[in-house]
Amino acid sequence: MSDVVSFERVGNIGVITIDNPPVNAMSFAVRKGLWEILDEFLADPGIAAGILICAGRTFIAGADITEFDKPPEDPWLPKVLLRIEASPKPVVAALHGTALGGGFETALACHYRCALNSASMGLPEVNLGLLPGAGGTQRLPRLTGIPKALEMILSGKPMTAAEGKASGVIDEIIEGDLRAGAIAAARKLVEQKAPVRRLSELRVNTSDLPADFFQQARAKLAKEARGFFSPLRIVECLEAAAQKPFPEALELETRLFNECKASPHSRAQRYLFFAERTITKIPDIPKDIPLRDIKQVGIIGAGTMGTGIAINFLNAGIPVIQLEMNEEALDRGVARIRKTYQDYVDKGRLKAEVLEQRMALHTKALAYEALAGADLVIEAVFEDMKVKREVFTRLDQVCKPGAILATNTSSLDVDAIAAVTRRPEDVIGLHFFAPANIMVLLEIVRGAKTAKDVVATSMALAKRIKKTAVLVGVCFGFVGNRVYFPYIREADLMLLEGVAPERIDKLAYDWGMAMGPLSVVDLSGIDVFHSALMEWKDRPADPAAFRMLGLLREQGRLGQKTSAGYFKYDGRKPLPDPVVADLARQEAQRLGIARREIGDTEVIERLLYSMVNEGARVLEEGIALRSCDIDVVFTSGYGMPRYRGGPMIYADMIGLGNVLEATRKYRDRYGDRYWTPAPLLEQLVREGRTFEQWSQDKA
Ligand code: 3H9
Repeated sequence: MSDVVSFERVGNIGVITIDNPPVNAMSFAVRKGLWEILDEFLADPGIAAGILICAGRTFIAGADITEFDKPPEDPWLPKVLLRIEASPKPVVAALHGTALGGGFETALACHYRCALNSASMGLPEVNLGLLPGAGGTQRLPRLTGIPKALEMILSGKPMTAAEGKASGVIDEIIEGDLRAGAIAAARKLVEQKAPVRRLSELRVNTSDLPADFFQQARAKLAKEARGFFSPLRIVECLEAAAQKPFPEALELETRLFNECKASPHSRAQRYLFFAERTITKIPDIPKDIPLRDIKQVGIIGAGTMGTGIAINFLNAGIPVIQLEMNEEALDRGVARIRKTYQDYVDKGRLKAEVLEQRMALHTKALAYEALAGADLVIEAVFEDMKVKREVFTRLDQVCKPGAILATNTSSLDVDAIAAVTRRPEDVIGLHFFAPANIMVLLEIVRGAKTAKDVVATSMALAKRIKKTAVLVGVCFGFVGNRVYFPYIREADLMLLEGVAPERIDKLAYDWGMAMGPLSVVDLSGIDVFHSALMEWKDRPADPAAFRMLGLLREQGRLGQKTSAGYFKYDGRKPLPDPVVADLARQEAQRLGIARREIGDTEVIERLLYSMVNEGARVLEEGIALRSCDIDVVFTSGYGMPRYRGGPMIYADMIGLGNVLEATRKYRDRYGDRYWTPAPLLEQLVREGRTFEQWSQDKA
């Protein structure tokens, strides 16, 4: 008898119920339970039809992702589904919540599907570096046609029950009780002697498919899914659906699914799925800690950052009071917010009335006193400790007790800012990334005295404004910038050693980064990056470090905004500039730096392993709670591709022994300044463990 699947007879209808909280994942236990109950269902002459339904909050949300790292256990899902489909007695799937991946594929293997109006369904395997591996690539196009199925599987986006009904995926929308509705539907099928409808026996309609459809699809993916492993294989499966008989195409699907599952890409993407859930858990803060109520947010500064931050709250329906020093700056800020929304309206992404509703939540203020009622105040003023401390002194005077006081600093010491107030427990860092209304990453900086409920409230608020929040500790640059600086440092140093800027950027891009490191600095501004560096008080006294950056700044080459930085620019297109190459040559000579041939492997190792080594220090110091926190920072805010998983899991997958060996090699060549292996890295290699294991053991 299964613990997770049960069988009940309601007249001549067999009710199969899956109850495997929290999301009814198709684990081995569920597959085994289903297999055994199918024996009973098929053998019982008193049963004419069945329904497949789930207890709890959702229909099956997919295969159990945790099982993909282990050897598969029979009966595997495609086999179970072939057996359901082969049943001579009709089976009705009853959908509520989110029928996803293997869950939706289970529904497609049933003969009829009914759903609550609130249900949705989709094949999100692509987000895990996989493809639907239980017949989804073959059964779905038999209902929706190839283009719609391909679009759904490549995007991973779910469809609503209403859309499902319109496209033939759902046969009936049930009002009221799902179980009763599904039983009634099954009874009707029996009464009408309706034939068992097996999707695998339907033909795929290819009559309207352009001859070059799959070629076009592949060409599009080369750009849109650069570096990802599964999308091209999804196209291959859909092509097989159009051209091959079902059993043959299903075999191909199984083979390609297994290839995807074994790929490092999928391993990394699956890791990120759990990482993004783990980062919401803070070990010393209870899940049920009472939160502070945030009904009104004050924002100081209406520059690009301040207005970007404001938009997040307005989008979530939270009123904002925005403070500036003078009316003109304030009006410019309001105009910027309105223009952002207007652009959405012009592109058809926002209704004009919604624009007005959001603007109505925004209030202008010129005096600190206006912030007296705010539940949270975020300062987004100039990145200067003196200015920030002045702001917090004023906030301490005007804000109500219990208000959360947040600084949007990207690197400064939050404790030093909190120290000017009489309530350091209410002070926290909320480090938004520019453009703040677009970037999803938010570093939440916990000060030495920050109260637990202030941390928990900030994490919950981040979810409300749709940010990916990572909790970090106080140090220069927190997690993101601190670990990113060595990457930029190595790129800059390699210029002096004779590597061309365009080669560095191309290698990083080909590795998967959204942009090369030097293009990123040119985009954010050489001056901006330089002034952030200047705030790093204990940076190594090395005349070569960030030297090219400093020289370019002195020459007024500030990046894209001056059409010249590490590159020269034709519009936004970076072009190699011989002036930069000459400058690097002269400066190397002046500093006595040897120019030499540097191979592609070394370029990548120096860019990435320098980050890994710094990441290890960040872990040792407790600045990040776990290695997955660092990885989420880099995949959600620094353009690292999801199929690499982040710097720390990348190192785990390469093998920490290899990383350590290379780190020692660079230490031998360049000295101890940057390449002394972090003690944690050495320790883990000694113990034969990974950053991931270390993090799990610590939790
Ligand atoms: C697949 O199906 C392959 C097949 O095609 C072929 C097979 C041969 N497995 O997200 P939440 C956990 S691939 C294991 O916080 P929500 C999750 O980690 C799969 N665990 O809730 C969390 O654990 P914890 C295709 C899973 O309400 C807890 O459940 N399917 C799975 O915000 C609650 O999750 C997908 O990709 C799973 N499949 O969102 C769907 N799903 O509490 C993946 C969840 O310990 N799932 N968990 O942190 C989701 O998208 C969301 O979880 C869902 C609920 C929308 C369902």
